[in-house]
Amino acid sequence: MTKVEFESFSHLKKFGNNLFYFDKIDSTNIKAKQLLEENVAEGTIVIAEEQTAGRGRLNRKWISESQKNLTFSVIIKPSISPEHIGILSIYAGLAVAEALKKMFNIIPVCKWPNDVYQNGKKVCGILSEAVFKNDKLYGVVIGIGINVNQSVFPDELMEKATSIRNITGKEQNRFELLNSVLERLECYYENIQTGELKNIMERWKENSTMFEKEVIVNQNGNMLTGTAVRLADDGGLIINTNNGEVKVLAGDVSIC
Ligand code: BT5
Repeated sequence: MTKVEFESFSHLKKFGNNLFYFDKIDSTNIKAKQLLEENVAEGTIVIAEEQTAGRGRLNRKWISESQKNLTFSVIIKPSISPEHIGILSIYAGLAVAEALKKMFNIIPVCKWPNDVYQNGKKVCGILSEAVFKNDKLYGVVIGIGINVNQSVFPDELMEKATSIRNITGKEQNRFELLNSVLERLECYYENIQTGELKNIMERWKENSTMFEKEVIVNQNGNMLTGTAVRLADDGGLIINTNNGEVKVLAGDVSIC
């Protein structure tokens, strides 16, 4: 795939209409945050063939083979209250899961709060970062990494990562997948802007397997056990514990 192909988007209106393409960059999220400060248009995306400092949550690393996958960031300026920004990872996860389902006829699983899995392995990770100005939410960068055509992963990821190529047995068109994800981001963005978060949450729930099950949430080493009940309006996860319902806003969830 070439820069020209990426730039020749035809049918996208807002998301991806303005595109910054890099062969190599530290992190598309870092660049997107700079661009947000420079007041680029909403829907601008930053895409890179290779990241030298790709990041996950809590400064974890995102490791992705050059030229094989999708690593990009989308800039949005949502009119939601800062307390609700957690919903944006849910929103992006839903867009990716539905695009994967439609294009490859697979049944991916949305894992709270920011991953998409297939057959117990991670195929996509999402990192949403908010930018505030004068204590007001100014914009959000949604960073998305999708393993598309990488077939071999480093030792530390071998047990936990997979790609669309490994799932479907053949190379796939990254350009089409990017388009498909952006289309869904654009479509569900309307729900974000009008505050109809229920639609997003219900659809996300349909793609998740953890509800009504016993889960363990690891919050920086603090373990919380209970039954996953529902999503809260702010994207938090409600767990029914021995001490009643508790809302979790961050952490890593595993099904017992
Ligand atoms: C994430 O964090 O999964 C968010 C990843 C977001 C990456 C995108 S790429 C474009 C944009 N620019 C950036 O710099 N970042 C975003 P978290 O849930 O904390 O998971 C991180 C963990 O996932 C790591 O500690 C590894 O265990 C694992 N991991 C790293 N690379 C992976 C890969 N390619 N596939 C699957 N798992 C991976």
